[in-house]
Amino acid sequence: SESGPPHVALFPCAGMGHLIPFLRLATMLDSRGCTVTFITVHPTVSAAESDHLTNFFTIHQNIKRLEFQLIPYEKSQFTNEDPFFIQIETIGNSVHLLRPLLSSLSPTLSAIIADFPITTSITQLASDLSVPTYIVITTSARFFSLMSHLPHLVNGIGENNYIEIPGLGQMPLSSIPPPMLNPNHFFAANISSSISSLFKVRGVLINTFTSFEPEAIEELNMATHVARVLPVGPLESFETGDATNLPWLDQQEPESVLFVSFGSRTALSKDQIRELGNGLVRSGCKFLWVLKGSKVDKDDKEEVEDILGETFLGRIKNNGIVIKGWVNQDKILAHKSIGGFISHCGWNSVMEAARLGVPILAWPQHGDQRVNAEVVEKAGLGVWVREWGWGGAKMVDENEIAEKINELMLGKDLRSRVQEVKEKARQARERNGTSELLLQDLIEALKI
Ligand code: BUP
Repeated sequence: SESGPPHVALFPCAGMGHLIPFLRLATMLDSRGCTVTFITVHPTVSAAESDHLTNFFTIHQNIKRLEFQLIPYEKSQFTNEDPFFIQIETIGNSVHLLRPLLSSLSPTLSAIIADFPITTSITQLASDLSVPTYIVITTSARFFSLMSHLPHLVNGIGENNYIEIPGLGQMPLSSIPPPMLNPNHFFAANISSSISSLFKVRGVLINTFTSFEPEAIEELNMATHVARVLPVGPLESFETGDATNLPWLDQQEPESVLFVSFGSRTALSKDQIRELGNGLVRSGCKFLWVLKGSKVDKDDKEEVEDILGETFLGRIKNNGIVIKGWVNQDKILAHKSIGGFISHCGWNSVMEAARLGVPILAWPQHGDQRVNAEVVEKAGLGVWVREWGWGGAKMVDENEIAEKINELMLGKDLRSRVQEVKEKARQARERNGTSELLLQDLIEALKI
């Protein structure tokens, strides 16, 4: 509308790693005066997604939920087995049904702000509705930059074991997820398609900040093949309503506890879980470990005892706790007793660690995570043992794990560099900080 506040529709695709940053953006836009409609698909892939949505809309009543029923699909329709990829395709096949729902919204929409993997179908829909589109990148600027070059990458590999990205220098081939180099794979095809639709969008919001990834952001700003990038991170946390009550954590010394989590969609192999458990005990360090037994939580039926065994649990004693199921990671990382984080380097986790000043021991598993680990290392937020490879490629034994944990928890230099990262993250979000100014510019642009 012309005089009132801007009205934006937010549309994440699939998985908690996408939902959480969109919920954060929703509350940030709401608290800065926008009217926000949040599109939620039904059914969701994971139980965590539907549970979070229910809680979220109970607490944040200003934000309007627009429920969108997906067209049911046959598994045999899809070449890929990954439930998150299937969901992205299903959204693409159903998106035309959104048109009447969005065109009847009042006040009329100022913009659609959608997730990168659904760029192609959303830009089509938005052009039918004559509404501008913005795209959200939930990974690092460095990985986004890599994706933006994908259509030319496959040809440029040749004999080398690295690729050259303008402005970013050499990137080892071993950091590129193998499915990305296979043009027939859904992952690669989806990225290529999304990148080639980007010329239709007004801007690209990234959950990062300029001083954290200066080279990648500069290279993206100079590139002519992507729309303007807006590093607006780290996104702020929002009220979830769940009281994380961890008396054990409250009793520990400041910065003495290692938090261990591989994100919402990675389950380590049973053997690697055993080595990790033994490594944690061997390190002598206190730990809080969030354990996952399968990729999608709805299939995760085993208890902690089933996976780790009573004997192992007996060895932990008062040195650690193992939790199965969802925890409020943001609140845990903010806890004074937490002093380190073994992370798969999902990008949300990286941004949370930067905002809260927690040193990372990077153990990337798949997808964008090795490229993200490069960023973590370079920015001074953590350490990364490259030789550990992709998840499942090699068995990392308990001795190596224990050794690296001790380096992380006892290293003083790293700890002070991480405090600098935290301070820069805070500055980016201040009233005149780089990220905050870009967000204000965006809101102003939406008023026109
Ligand atoms: Br698991 C877990 N509690 O128990 P990432 C995750 N989170 O709050 P992923 C919890 O989910 P992608 C839990 O704080 C972060 O905001 C965590 O996103 C939160 O990794 C989010 O770190 C997870 O990006 O997503 O889940 O692997 O594959 O999209 O990177």
